[in-house]
Amino acid sequence: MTDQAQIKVARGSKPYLRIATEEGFCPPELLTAYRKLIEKNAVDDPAFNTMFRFYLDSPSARVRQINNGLVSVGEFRLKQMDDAGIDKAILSLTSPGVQVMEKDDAVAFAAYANDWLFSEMKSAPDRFYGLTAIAPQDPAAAAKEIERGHHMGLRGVIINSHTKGEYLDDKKFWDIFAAAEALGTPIYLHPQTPPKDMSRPFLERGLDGAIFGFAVETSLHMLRIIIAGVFDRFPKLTMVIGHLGEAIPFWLYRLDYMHRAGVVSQRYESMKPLKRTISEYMKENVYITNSGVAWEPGIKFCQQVLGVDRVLYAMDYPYQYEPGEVAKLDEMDMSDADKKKFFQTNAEKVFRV
Ligand code: 1DF
Ligand code: MN
Repeated sequence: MTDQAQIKVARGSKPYLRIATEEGFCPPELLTAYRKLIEKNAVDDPAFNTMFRFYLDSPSARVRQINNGLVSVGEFRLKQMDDAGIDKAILSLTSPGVQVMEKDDAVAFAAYANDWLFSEMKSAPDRFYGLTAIAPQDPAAAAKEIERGHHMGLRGVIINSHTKGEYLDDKKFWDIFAAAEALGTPIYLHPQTPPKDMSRPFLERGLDGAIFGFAVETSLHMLRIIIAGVFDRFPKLTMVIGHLGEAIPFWLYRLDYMHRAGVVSQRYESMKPLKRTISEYMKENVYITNSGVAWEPGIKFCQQVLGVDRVLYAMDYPYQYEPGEVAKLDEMDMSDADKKKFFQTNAEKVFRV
């Protein structure tokens, strides 16, 4: 948790670039906004309140590293990227972004965050790339912001999973998918803590965050999107999920079997026939990254199940800054060609780097 941070990895030491694709940032004002929301008790979300009471005030070295990293799209971050051998980073507004805010505040802050990112990225335009933050609270405004971000040169859209307990499979959000599909820009569905109705049993044992609750919440969200028929309606839409697909690859056999069983027996009004199987959408519309999972067997399993073209490298900076993990991934027993896809060319293709 820090021993590894002593390890350094040189850029240019391998026949591939290292492009990290799920790297968090925020303008300092986001943390100020969260402090105000918590002080006013304005967010009806116990997991959010618990998490940011911790992140805003903990004196721990880990939290200091995270907060310094989040607000830097410049020198501090570049130094850490250099020390970990990271050539390029795709930056996204940290979770939960604006998705806990009231609608108008959320729309305004998303635009502010995109402008801030765009301006800060100029410190190293060949190292930094970014995703467009949006406020799903206002789907029409979100669709417009996706276009604005795209025309600014941002390379995709970041959505930090649920918005006040609502999920994107609800048709009221589909303007967001329409905009992303029309522009050919990917949507990264990043985790968030489980919403109010779901969080109690996670919080009781400290399992709400990146340790587990994130993956449960985000895999659920991805499956809701698939099962609602979003990719039948938007067949060219591309989405990206982290943490080795939030465990969905491991579940695919069972998901396909039980989805088919549910459809054939007409068990649910909400589970209608789809054009393809869940695995097929995962192979044709979804890319995954290994954010936070520097684990050779898991990465290879996902490559085997989804294809080597669909698994991308991510560090999950600043939450998991471990240069030693990069060194370990360099040493995976994998062909140079596949390693280059993993670290470099898949990201170049998906995010137009
Ligand atoms: C954590 C990790 C928190 C990630 C995050 O958002 C987050 C954490 C507040 O470890 O508590 O985005 N992450 O992306 O790994
Ligand atoms: Mn992350």
